[in-house]
Amino acid sequence: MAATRQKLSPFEMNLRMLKEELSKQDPVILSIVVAVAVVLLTIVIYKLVARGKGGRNAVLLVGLSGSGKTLLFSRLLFNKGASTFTSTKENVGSYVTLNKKTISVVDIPGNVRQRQQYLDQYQTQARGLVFVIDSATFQKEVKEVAEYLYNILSDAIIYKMSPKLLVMCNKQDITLSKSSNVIKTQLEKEINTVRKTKAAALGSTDDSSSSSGVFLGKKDKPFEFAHLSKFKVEFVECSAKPEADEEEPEIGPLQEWLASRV
Ligand SMILES: Nc1nc2c(ncn2[C@@H]2O[C@H](COP(=O)(O)OP(=O)(O)OP(=O)(O)O)[C@@H](O)[C@H]2O)c(=O)[nH]1
Ligand SMILES: [Mg+2]
Repeated sequence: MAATRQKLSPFEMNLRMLKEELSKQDPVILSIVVAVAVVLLTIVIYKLVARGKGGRNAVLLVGLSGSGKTLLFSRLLFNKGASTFTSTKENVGSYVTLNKKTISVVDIPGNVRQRQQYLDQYQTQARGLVFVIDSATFQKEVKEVAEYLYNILSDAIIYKMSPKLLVMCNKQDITLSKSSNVIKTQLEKEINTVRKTKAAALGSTDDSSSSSGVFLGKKDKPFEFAHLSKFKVEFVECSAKPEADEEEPEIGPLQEWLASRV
């Protein structure tokens, strides 16, 4: 027996000792083994989940046409303000965040005929969504803005993946632009109306208020962003164009969000 033990590696020795102890059914040893197994399993699951998230490495810029997505994209990636035209295709680029993570940023055209096609193409890669709003024209576009945001959030795939959401109230350099607080409150009211309209259109008395079966917010309460348990929503104000008397545009909140939240 001693001769065989000498040939065994330390690992095999330990394993053999463990087997012997287990065969004695010592409760202390048993509980240690169970604890170690649980810890190992947790590490494996954590790594698998982290790897899954690693596959989702994009932040999508979405919002109505003219809200400023392409200008933001160009500020963020090239640090300059190119003149932009209504986009007909997406822009994709690599961006290094303030804390040195590399993510991919996708600028999705806002025009109604194309945006769904590009959303379908990129949504499974989305770790974050930046919903850009033109704060100067918000008042007259509120219905359209609310409907687009509602459609994005109630999309079954996006809802399941629950990316982080930043609502950027852009064009704050324009004098009569609405503040993020006003925009948030009005959007909540309008999304509440969209939610009711969709439920009525479906004629459903069941739980869902959208064709995807996703219900946004709490059933018995008016819609509030704070009720969205699946999405972490933040509102910020910014300006992709510098104010007349300033050199730099104000996109700091976006850069910080990309570094610390995504
Ligand atoms: N004053 C001001 N103008 C801005 C700001 N951001 C964008 N713009 C202007 O708004 C117009 C539309 O901006 P784009 O970036 O092309 O808008 P977009 O969201 O990409 O629009 P689509 O490509 O049609 O979806 C351009 O003339 C921009 O220069 C801003 O913060 N302030
Ligand atoms: Mg564009």
